[in-house]
Amino acid sequence: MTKTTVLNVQGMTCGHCEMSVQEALDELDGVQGAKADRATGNVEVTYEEDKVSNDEFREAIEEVGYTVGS
Ligand code: 9UX
Repeated sequence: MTKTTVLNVQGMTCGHCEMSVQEALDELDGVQGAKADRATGNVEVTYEEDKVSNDEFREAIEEVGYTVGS
């Protein structure tokens, strides 16, 4: 089943930052789309819940240099 969640990500200060985070998430199997907003820090992720989960989102985002809040 498809789900949408919103993560709060610290450290995105420009458009390239948004793209980096979006691409890191898009690369994960099961992610259908990601939209980052540097103004709020919110990253909306649409994904297949049986394929991928929050831990992987966090890992992928931290790997490209940003911090995920709670
Ligand atoms: Mo430009 Mo966004 O260095 O970090 S990619 S501000």
